[in-house]
Amino acid sequence: MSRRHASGPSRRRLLGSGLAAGALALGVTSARGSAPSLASLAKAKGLRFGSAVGAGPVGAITGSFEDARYRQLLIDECGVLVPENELKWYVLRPDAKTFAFERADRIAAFAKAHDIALRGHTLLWHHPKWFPDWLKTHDFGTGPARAANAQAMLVDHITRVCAHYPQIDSWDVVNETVDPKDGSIRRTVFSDVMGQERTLDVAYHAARAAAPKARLVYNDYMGWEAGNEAHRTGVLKLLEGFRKRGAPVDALGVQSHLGTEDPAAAGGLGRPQERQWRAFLDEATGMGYDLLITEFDVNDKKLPSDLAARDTAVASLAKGYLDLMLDYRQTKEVLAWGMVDKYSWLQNFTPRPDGLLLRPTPYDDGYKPKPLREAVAAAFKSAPNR
Ligand code: 9MR
Repeated sequence: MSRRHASGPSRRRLLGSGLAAGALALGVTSARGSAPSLASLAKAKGLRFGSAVGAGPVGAITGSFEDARYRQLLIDECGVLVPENELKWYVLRPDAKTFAFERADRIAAFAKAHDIALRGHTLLWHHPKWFPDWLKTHDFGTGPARAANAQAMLVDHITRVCAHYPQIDSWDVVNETVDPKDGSIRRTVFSDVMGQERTLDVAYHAARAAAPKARLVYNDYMGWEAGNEAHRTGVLKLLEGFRKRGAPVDALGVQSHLGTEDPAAAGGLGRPQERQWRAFLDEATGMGYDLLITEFDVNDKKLPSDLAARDTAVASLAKGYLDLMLDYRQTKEVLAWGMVDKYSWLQNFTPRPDGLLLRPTPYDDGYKPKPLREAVAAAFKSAPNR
């Protein structure tokens, strides 16, 4: 998929070497020193590596994208970026008529200027919680026009957003629509009017029509830990349905927010059920789906305070996981859900009881690479070609 990075010295590389020369003259090096970038290590194996970046939640002033050092780190390390929140309906669609592209535009322009590819997240987060309020109560009319009106709004949204970002070559079309409790498909105002399967299929057909060359992904957070069984089964059922009905879905996005399980588990970071996990991946790839790691991070909330011990445990869990995932030649992209700890969504979502910051990303808050960064690099180095 990394067409842009597939051949010849890219403009980015030329730009990059120019930057490097400039940096040397100033006596500055990139945060990773002289080590090869994660993007280049991934690319050598036919993968691409990148990260989420956020222009800040709506209403807040800062996000990682506002930080020049963060942007430089993205240039140094990433072959692909994904806007963390800026393409979600609740950001893009203040009302039924308006498209507020400004936030995502800034990230898209940055990616383009540095010849970094762009992923899209997400055209339909099919979960009522993440619909904008106006949409939850939108009046689609009555009678036969009702379903047609709902479909028209969904198709119009997808068509216009894809057309606005032709550089996006990989789209999380539908996100998190399987309920982890019982594997059922979530209900929203769209599915209540149009039907569940039809809603999801319409989204993929609209995306294929509007972005014919893009990889179309179903993205979800089912994981390898105990307790995910119903979620995994539900996702496989969904993927099977897509195939049966001919919905154009190319890949499964495995979010990969690791390490959230019971502290009593081995090492305090999850209790991977590797055999079941491989069976799950075998089923998905057996149906012809590619795999993407779309939102990689490691939650260290349940580990002891000591930083070095935490970093080592996080890196070790990550290396085992990435080795397993990259063993599948179908795994094509790896995206970190943030590159620097302080900007991680987990700081707010699951703060540590000792008040210390979590350390879920490859770089610490001094922009120093951590053992997690080395684990990712090592996994790329030992991964088979694809
Ligand atoms: O990291 C994102 C955080 O900033 C947002 O507040 C939150 C709600 O929009 O979404 C987070 O990203 C989620 C992603 O969109 C889908 N998978 C789970 C991610 C972490 O919650």
